[in-house]
Amino acid sequence: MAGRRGALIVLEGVDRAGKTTQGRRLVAALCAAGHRAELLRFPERSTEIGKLLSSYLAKKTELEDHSVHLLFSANRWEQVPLIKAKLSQGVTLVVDRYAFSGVAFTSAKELQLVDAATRGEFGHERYENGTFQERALLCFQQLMSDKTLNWKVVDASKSIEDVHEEIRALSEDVILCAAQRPLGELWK
Ligand code: 2DT
Ligand code: MG
Repeated sequence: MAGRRGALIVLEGVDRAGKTTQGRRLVAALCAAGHRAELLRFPERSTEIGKLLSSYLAKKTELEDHSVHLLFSANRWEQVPLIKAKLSQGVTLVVDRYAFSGVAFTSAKELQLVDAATRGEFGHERYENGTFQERALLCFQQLMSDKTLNWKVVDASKSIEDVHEEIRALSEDVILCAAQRPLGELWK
């Protein structure tokens, strides 16, 4: 169909849920099915702001919490012209984390929970520990109570193949729906 817009498909979840793996597979499957689809990720570490965030996440620099929150936000804003252009050209964007991670991870810093034993096996970046991830998960669950945002919950404990198939089928539906609706304001 000429002139139809692409869908914005955001993959959110705690670390190691498989977002990056699934994002890549989804884009490959959508392209193979004849869609135009591309992958984006946040933070986008290649920009100047992204480099500051990358260094902060690697614990090489310290930044004040409010300012780091705004840098994550700015890192999305700097991609908005590209996002809008791609969507209106009919390209579906699969996004590995978006503003919901921004809310969940900043809120998780403020939650006063009893520290659980660390589970190990996380990476070495800031936030990569079990206690912090549990807090972020609680925040994601709160965000999902906003039904206007069209959340779909996928059980990431299934096999890569099963999770992929579920996300692919959901995405096909979303692409069809998006084509019938004008581009709204982005939640960033
Ligand atoms: P990965 O590159 O492994 O996904 O880790 N984060 C991300 C925030 O705190 N705020 C944000 O707005 C975004 C997009 C989540 C990136 C880490 O950065 C956190 C994990
Ligand atoms: Mg990570």
